[in-house]
Amino acid sequence: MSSEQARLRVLTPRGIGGVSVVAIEGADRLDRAAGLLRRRGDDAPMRPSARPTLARLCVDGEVLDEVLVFDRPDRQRVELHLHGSEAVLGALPLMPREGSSAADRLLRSALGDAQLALALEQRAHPWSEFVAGLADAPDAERAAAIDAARARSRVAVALARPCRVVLCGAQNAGKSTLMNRLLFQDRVLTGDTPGLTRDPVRELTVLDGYPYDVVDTAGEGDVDDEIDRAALARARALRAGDAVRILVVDGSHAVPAAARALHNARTLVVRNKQDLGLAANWPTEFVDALTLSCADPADAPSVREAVGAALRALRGLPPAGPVGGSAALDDDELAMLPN
Ligand SMILES: Nc1nc2c(ncn2[C@@H]2O[C@H](COP(=O)(O)OP(=O)(O)O)[C@@H](O)[C@H]2O)c(=O)[nH]1
Ligand SMILES: [Mg+2]
Repeated sequence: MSSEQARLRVLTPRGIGGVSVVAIEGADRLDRAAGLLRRRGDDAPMRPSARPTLARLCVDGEVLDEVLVFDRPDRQRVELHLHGSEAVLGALPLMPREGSSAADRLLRSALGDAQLALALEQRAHPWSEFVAGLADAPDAERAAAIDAARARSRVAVALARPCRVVLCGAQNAGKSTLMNRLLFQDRVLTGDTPGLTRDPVRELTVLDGYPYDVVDTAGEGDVDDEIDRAALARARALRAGDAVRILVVDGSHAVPAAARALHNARTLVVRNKQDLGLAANWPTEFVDALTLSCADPADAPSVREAVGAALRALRGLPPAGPVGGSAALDDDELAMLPN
């Protein structure tokens, strides 16, 4: 749809019928209206005036409806009063419905202050307008503007879309206990019985302003039945690819080889059970580990804060909030950027 066509706007609520009022807005509205309207009788193009007149509405050479039309110079718009059924409205080249942009959706579903502030910033600086404006910019400026927009968008998408973070590690390291602290509630069963957690448990939470889809999984360890084997296979599938991991290690014991094997560049290591005293021979590749104790529910705020800050550092993200200009909020919007 061209940007010119896209300036038709429905003023009335959409329903199953009745009369709808559609506006053609702007200084060139009379010419654009004449492109859509035919006089009754001789089918000549019709320029609306302030006097309400019946006309035929034609789209792509076909008569769609008989409409009442008049110009309202005070509001800089031509109004078309037509049948309100979707069969008619759906055939018109209308502007996207209000409330349908990614920023509008984020505004409705915001999980915290930072997402709300980002949604409001993006509503004030619509991405579609920014992308349309790039076409007129000189080449050099355009390339720089696109680079800056990509950088802002990386942060905006991270703020708008929850990042999966998979808790992994040996059985009994404290994964489920950490999950409960991150969620501020006893969501998952914890205890000394190895293999207690089987089905992955997922919950949304906001840490340091960024949304996360936290998944607790079965721990690595001895498995002696089919169910445990299936639970481990699901855990492995969830952390496959480039998912962010939190590798929970019982810091009061020597680190098992199976835990060391779970470490990669997207892993935050949590050295847990600090309260029990820390064992020697901490692996050198775990130098950036976060040392914690999760046993006490009263520690939840400080645990959340520490884990949130460490995840943000691992992902190379700035403090959560507005990103300083137009930004894409999802993959569809990102795809609108020229290469
Ligand atoms: N002392 C102490 N015990 C902990 C801590 N974190 C977890 N635990 C205990 O370790 C045991 C195993 O915890 P759980 O979260 O079920 O381990 P998971 O198998 O990794 O999910 C439970 O008895 C927890 O209460 C901690 O920081 N300090
Ligand atoms: Mg568990």
